[in-house]
Amino acid sequence: MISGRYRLYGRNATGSAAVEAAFAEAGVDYDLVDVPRNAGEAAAAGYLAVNPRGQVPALVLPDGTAIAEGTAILLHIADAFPASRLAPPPGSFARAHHDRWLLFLQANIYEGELRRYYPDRYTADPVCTENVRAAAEDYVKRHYALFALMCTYGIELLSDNAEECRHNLAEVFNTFLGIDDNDEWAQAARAVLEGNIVQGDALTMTVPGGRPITFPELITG
Ligand SMILES: N[C@@H](CCC(=O)N[C@@H](CS)C(=O)NCC(=O)O)C(=O)O
Repeated sequence: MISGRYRLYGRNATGSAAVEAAFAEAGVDYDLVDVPRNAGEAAAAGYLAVNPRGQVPALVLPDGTAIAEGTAILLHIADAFPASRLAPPPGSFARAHHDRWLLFLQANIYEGELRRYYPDRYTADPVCTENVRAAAEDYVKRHYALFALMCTYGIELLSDNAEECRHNLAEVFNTFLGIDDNDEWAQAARAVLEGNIVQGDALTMTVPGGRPITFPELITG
């Protein structure tokens, strides 16, 4: 049983924005505490008692305990307020796909953004800082591009149209990343497009053999 209020520790332009959005979607009242950007000031304000790692977001639950890690916080809000339909029900196949993407973003894109933002933390040699930052920027860009492609679906009645569509999208992907067909990311994009752009009839939602059209990542309902 949920009682009392949530207290979110966050800061403008950080990962706490997603938690604010989730609370707004769920229609949940909460208190918001602005954590100073300066680590010394945050520690002096007692923030390490909430999150010893010193990062935002952190959330004090109505039972008085605190959790950190934005992804864990978002999953908690989704599960605690199922009527908000922020995530599919726990244990469902749709939830498995949902969690996969949430973790994909957390592990690759958020972490990559941190390497861009704090490159000095990822090398012992200050001379390498700019290289770490540039590599992180490219890493984030590649993951965003693949993510965008995996969210793209298409049905074409004729097989040559479907192939042309895959080809065009692959070209857009390669141009965006400045890579050629031999790059392993170009090959990943091709594999995604094979599944996401299908030949079929959008009126009957079947492929030429009569089977229903399915997409590898798209879960409805
Ligand atoms: N793994 C944490 C990372 C949180 C994080 O890096 N927050 C940033 C703001 S977006 C922060 O507090 N940075 C300050 C620091 O690392 O010193 C999460 O997913 O919530």
